[in-house]
Amino acid sequence: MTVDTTRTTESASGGRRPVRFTEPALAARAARVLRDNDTGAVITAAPRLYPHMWSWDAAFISIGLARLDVQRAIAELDTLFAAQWRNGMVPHIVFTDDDAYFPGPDRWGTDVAQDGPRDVRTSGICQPPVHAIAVRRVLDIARRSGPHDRIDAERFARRIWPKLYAWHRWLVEYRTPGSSGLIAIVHGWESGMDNSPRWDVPYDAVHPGAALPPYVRKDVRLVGDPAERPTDREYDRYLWLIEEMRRAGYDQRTIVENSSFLVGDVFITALFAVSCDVLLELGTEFGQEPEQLADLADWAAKARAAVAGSCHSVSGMARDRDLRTGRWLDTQTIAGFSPLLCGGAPDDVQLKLLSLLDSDRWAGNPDLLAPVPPSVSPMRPGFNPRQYWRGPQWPVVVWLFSWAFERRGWQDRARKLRDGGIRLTEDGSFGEYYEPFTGEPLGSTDQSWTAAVVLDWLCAF
Ligand code: 2M8
Repeated sequence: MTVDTTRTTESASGGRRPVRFTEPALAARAARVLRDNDTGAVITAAPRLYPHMWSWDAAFISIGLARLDVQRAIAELDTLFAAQWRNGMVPHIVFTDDDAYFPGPDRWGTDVAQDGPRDVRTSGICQPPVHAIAVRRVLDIARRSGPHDRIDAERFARRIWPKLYAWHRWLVEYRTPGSSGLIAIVHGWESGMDNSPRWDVPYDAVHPGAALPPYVRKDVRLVGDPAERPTDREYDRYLWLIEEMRRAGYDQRTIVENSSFLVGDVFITALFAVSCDVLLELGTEFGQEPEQLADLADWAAKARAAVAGSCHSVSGMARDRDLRTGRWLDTQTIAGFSPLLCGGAPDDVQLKLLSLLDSDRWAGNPDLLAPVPPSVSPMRPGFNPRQYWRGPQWPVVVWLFSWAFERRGWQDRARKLRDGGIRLTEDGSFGEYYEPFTGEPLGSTDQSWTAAVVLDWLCAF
């Protein structure tokens, strides 16, 4: 589909799905959102709530951008990787000059870090490693779009490859403590699923000290209903972990050894496995060093084995692991389906997961507006259809599963998720997340990554 970026229909009002856009009109509106959120230097994650560049948002945004302008997509990923730390970490936020978000650069105080970038201000943690997936997608789109785009995207892929490799190596060197093989996070924000019930037990063991500097939240003033956001109790813990890291000078070894939160994240581990596969394919095509290619094959195999090893013997669902207590975390969240992203689980486990995904506990629940999996099972006690990562559907997560299913050759399943994702978002508000039964957009509207993945779905090959 060619996207007509000049033609947008009336703006979508918030609230309860007043309109259904046709696919061309929806694509035009998605393009408009990306253009409007462009500061000239970066595409912000959302206009008011998130006025900076977020790491995994930028990856998805570049995929949507490539459908409009390959050069702009390349520039977005270049900007993110220009903020890569010297040790290889890709930071979770690259700050713009806007001060409407808390915690901002002063609160993070990453200038104390030895390894931070010199010219930009960033946060001091990371987010899921989906960047190789984005580079591959941008390249594939560019190759279909014409010889100039193809040449530029190939140059770009060659240029960014060593940076992607360094980022993956950082995750292996610093973030695979212990024997589970799972990639560890030191803050729930690193998972991207900030207040998911996945982290409730580990956060209970985080005790904010009296030394936690006072703060005022800004996020709760920027959404329709503050109850859709994490609680103040959760924020105290988020801020306390930052305080611990700042005091450790953002030294990774010290943080992994001492921080009050250290959890093996099965979703990140699955994404890492498949991202290593993609990076290996790119590296093979572009003639990268054989030793580095061998590393990637080894890391992918180990990550895949760790994901398979986490699966519950009865339900088959993959589990995170609290690395401070050595306990598995049994929560019925979307992360339980991680083996479907990367493969590697035994056939019987995979079949179990697929039928669970289709069941009324998940995407087959007859009350859902769109048959795509919510962030938490609607049957789970504590499921909250309106609160952030505790129940709503997230188009960007649906995109990840549809992309992975397509890659695994499950075209029908990929198509079903794509159609469900469009059904969810066809009101044109590009919500950050959606109430699963009514389809009401929640959190921010005009969220860039939602617009980007919808654009990619609408323009699919
Ligand atoms: C949300 O996280 C930020 C903190 O990083 C926040 O709530 O302030 C998450 O949904 C995260 O996954 C996302 O990358 C970010 C920006 O969209 O917002």
